[in-house]
Amino acid sequence: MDRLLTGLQPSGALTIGNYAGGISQIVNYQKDYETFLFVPDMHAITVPQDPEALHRNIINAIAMYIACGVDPDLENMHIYIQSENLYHANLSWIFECHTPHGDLTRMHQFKAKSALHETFTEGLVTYPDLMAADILLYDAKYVPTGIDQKQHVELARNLAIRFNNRYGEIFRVPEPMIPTIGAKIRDLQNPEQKMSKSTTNPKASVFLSDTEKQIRKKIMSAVTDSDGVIKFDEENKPGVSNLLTIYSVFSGCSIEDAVAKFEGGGYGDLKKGVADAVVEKLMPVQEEYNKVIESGRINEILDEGREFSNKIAAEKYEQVRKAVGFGRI
Ligand code: AQP
Repeated sequence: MDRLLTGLQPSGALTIGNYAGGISQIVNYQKDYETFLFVPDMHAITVPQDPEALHRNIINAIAMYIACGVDPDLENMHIYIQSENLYHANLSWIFECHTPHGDLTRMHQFKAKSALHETFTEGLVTYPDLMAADILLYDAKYVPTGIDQKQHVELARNLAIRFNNRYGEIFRVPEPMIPTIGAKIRDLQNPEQKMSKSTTNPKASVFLSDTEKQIRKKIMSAVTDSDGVIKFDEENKPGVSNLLTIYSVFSGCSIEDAVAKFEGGGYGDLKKGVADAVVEKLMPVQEEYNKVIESGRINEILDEGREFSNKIAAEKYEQVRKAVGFGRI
């Protein structure tokens, strides 16, 4: 079975963007691939985190994956925490020593996140090397991701190719798996930007854990435009196109069907339709989430994932260690 691998940072509560770009793809393909699904807590600390909140977000993320439909009982499903596998950091260091600095500082995410702070950590610069290690340790064929992480997967591909050329065939060259609908869910208040879990605007992102009232309020106050026409045009009508996309992701219909359903009506009806679709999907997910938390199964799932991921990663790391000349012959 080919391998699928993805992770969602526990840098806050998960958003409907994280669902569209990451979780929903895992749920759709989990029976077809051996799946490595991890919580990248080491990535989260590239910007400051409160330790207590980080612990909580890690467990909440796992519970949310499962509540959204990830099946931890599948034999080919491995769920684990990045920091519980030391090979990720070890391989990341080796990659840092094989990546030109300029390749890291030209990443879109680095530019956007470093611009938000007066100073930034070296971890924010080298984040893509750690992400490359996350992927390449497991010979993943596909990396389900939103459009924002595509550039990082490309860096991992380039590293794998360069490494293989220099040291021999060690890594599988991965490919990003980008959904056709929902690869970039936009910020509800500033549709030029993508929706993010770490936003500081309380109306910008819908979280998977939001109450029905919060979801409706945020979607009803989404920024649109003034021409009053419902059509899908991401460049000229990003707000309206975003609402149509969210409707499509959460109702399961195509963008064309979403346009056909709402065209000719007002933006108020469109927003209400979108809010209904999101609420209808997320309310049962939240019930399931509470059950997962109460089940007390998360530790057992993570123990299994830690053991399995360490076994696979150890084998790959041993190949790399020898190839670069570390230690004794
Ligand atoms: N707005 C989005 N639309 C579609 N997909 C998205 N993803 C993130 N935002 C959107 C996808 O979700 C997965 C997990 O992302 P991540 O948590 O590893 O990091 P991120 O991309 O930096 O996500 P956030 O929500 O913006 O987190 P913060 O605010 O901490 O930076 C990835 O597949 C990502 O593409």
